[in-house]
Amino acid sequence: MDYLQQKIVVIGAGLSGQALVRFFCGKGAEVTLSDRRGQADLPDFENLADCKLSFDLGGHSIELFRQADLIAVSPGVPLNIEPLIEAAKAGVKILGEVEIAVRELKAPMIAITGTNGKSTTTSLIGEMLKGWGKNCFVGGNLGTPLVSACGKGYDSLVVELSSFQLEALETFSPNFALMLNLSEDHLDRYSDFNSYLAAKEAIFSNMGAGQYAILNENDARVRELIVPVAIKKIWFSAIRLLDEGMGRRENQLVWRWQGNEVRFDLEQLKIKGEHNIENAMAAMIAPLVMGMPAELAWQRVCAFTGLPHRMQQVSRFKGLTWINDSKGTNVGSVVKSLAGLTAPVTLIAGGKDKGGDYAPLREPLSQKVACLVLLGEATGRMDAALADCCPTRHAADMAEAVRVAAEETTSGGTVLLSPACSSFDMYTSYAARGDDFVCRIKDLEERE
Ligand code: UMA
Ligand code: ADP
Repeated sequence: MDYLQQKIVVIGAGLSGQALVRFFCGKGAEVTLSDRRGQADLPDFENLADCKLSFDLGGHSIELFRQADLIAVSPGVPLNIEPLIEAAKAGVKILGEVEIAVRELKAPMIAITGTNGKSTTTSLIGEMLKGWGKNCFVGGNLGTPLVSACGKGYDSLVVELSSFQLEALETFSPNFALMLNLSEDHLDRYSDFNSYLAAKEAIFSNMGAGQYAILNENDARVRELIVPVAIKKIWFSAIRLLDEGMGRRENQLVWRWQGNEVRFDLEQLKIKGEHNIENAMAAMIAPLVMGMPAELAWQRVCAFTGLPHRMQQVSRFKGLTWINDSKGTNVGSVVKSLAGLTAPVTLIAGGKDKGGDYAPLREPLSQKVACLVLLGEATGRMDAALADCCPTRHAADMAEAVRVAAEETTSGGTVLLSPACSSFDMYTSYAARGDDFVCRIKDLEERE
């Protein structure tokens, strides 16, 4: 694409915005970086010192937006804010960061979405392709903006995509699209669950013949998705054998494809829990279809020990098992995390409420949770929805939550941080929240 001397507004000065600035400046565009936050609340942009750019900070200037040739939007910026609505009315083109990137990137792409398991599955596929000698990009919502892959000569792209990143697309059309599962999330951004599902479904919009949708047969909402008929569907099922695709018989995965059958022994898998079996199944399919030797593929999957902040055992303080699952940022993921544990569990939850329904937690809380410790902005809503399921305590911060958990959990029990909420009420990221949890356990350990 030719962006020379084009007036480009990049909105959002986070990771995506900074990568977009670098990309457009490299193309000789006239770039303005716009953020609702003021200079004092933003980094110094020293990393962009070699880029010629202007700033529009402390709010978005509607006039600037109206006069742009193109507005490039960071994923965390909703498309329905007034300046973007006004710019659209004025006929200005508005594209998401992912769309900008795919207009440049020609390497085959495996795109991973769904409500939970995206980062784990993306990392698994990345590990497999690297082990097969590919020079692959592994990123997207996982942490490295896709646009930063442009011009780097990758031979394949493994990209985690959130629903936000699936908005403002026009030509995006991956070779493989994985839909892992669908449950409520991000209802603080979408008007209802259907709008969230529609954003996810957009992954298939421009795909067609010769491309593949990799789909979870055990998820009713995934089965109901509208996938264009020309796309080849490949299913996976963690509960039955399939005539074609990735099925399961007891402790073996069974891959049936083009008349051949290969079996994989689940006992070798290091990442634990039923949900991780699904992630491993989903991850295997695209590399196998691409021709990766089956034995090597399974070897790479089994070498993977998991990502930090996902069901990570971080301490044995006081004879308890302390688990950091700070990435458990929605109700569906906490249900899965609790399913893999035995009672008694003390659950530390709460954070920035996303407007969803906490009711699916009621049964697992009643069965496994001896104490629920709530913190953050969501405390009131979670308390109202869940407090009659198990004894509940409130904590002002993570230090208090950890102290209360240490008091309330009986010997041999588990303390699980799995918040069912995002972290942005108290932290800059889920990782900062998980690190704080670990730090507070250490503090208490040292004091006692
Ligand atoms: N901003 C505005 N105007 C607005 C809203 C926000 O200017 O109306 C500004 C904020 O002040 C801030 C900037 O936008 O300065 C932040 O942009 P961003 O939220 O898009 O954050 P990035 O740093 O660019 O990170 C994004 C993803 N963040 C979100 O989708 C919220 C990161 O996913 C991703 O790793 C990164 O791009 C690289 O691709 C994080 C995330 O929380 C991990 N994702 C959600 C999730 O996993 O649940 C979807
Ligand atoms: P995402 O990137 O979609 O947030 P992660 O791989 O980071 O997913 O996992 C986040 C949390 O979601 C994990 O800690 C676990 O509790 C839960 N989880 C992971 N995989 C699945 C899955 N396939 N189905 C449901 N929940 C899952």
